[in-house]
Amino acid sequence: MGPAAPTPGWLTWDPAPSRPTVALPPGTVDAHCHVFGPADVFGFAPERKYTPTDAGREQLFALRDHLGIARQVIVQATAHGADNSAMLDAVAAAEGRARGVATVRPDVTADELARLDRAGVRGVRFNFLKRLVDAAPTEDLATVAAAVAPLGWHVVVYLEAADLPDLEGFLARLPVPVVVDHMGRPDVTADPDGPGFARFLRFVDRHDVWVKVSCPERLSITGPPAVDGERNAYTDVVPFARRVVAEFGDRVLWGTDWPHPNLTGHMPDDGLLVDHVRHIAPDDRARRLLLVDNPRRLYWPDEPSDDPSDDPSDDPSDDPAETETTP
Ligand code: 0GY
Repeated sequence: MGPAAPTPGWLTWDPAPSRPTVALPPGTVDAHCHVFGPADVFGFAPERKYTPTDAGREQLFALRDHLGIARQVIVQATAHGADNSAMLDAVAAAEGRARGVATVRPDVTADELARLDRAGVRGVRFNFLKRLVDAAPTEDLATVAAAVAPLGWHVVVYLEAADLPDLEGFLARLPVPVVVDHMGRPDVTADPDGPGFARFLRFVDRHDVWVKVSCPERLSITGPPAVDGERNAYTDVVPFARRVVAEFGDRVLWGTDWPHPNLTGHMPDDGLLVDHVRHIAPDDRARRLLLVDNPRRLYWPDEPSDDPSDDPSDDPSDDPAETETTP
């Protein structure tokens, strides 16, 4: 029997995205993307809640190059459970141009974590979305966080805004930085200056919390979607993302979320998603922190300190040495 068929109704990734028009800073990092399979090589987890279409490493790297992105952070997705093989294979094949975020069980050994660290993993993911995973006991997650702390890793957390009140005490006590996927999935029909989002911003402000201002396509209710050349997409999400970037400019990350699992309404054009960054990080300095400096601090912290991006007052656009990777 061959691999299982993809979940019905589930859109597949755009095979021919447009080329971004925004001038990405050299060294731009896509800090949230996934690999799926291919299923005949890297089978999906029996406990998964959905079956994705294949989205292998070659396709991920082709997207990176097409979009003018320098590096990627490949985040373990739930369809692969705690078998990190597909992600690790992609990170290895990227030859330093990717890092990984893994899923591990509480009984993971120090030797296994050391192996993952050597392979390029820099974090573990805790997923709290009930439609994606069966809840793991927080004691188990605390055990994992304590085990990865000596490696200097962080925890990537995927949660719904409605679950933050229950989880924030637990997250605040973790001995590692916390990176929140997709802005903690705010209700974008609410006021970005209202109490719901204020609670999230307060949580970020008070703790060692970083935020991915990613996935407008998943959060948006009114769109318009980033398809058919739409360069003013997801206007309902923009005020939320802008506020996070404005208030926590040195703790924000961005990512494509390719291959966009579980979308049924529309599949975004990844080139337009890159261009969307213009709306959420309106000036060069904010964009450079978001796309280059911040992910480098989390994922490539040992890079030589003479990297010009260490000086945020330095404008990359007038440094000829930096133009080589400009798309
Ligand atoms: C994302 C979002 C989703 C899926 C997963 O691990 C996953 O399966 O994260 C989602 O369905 O919202 O980050 O890719």
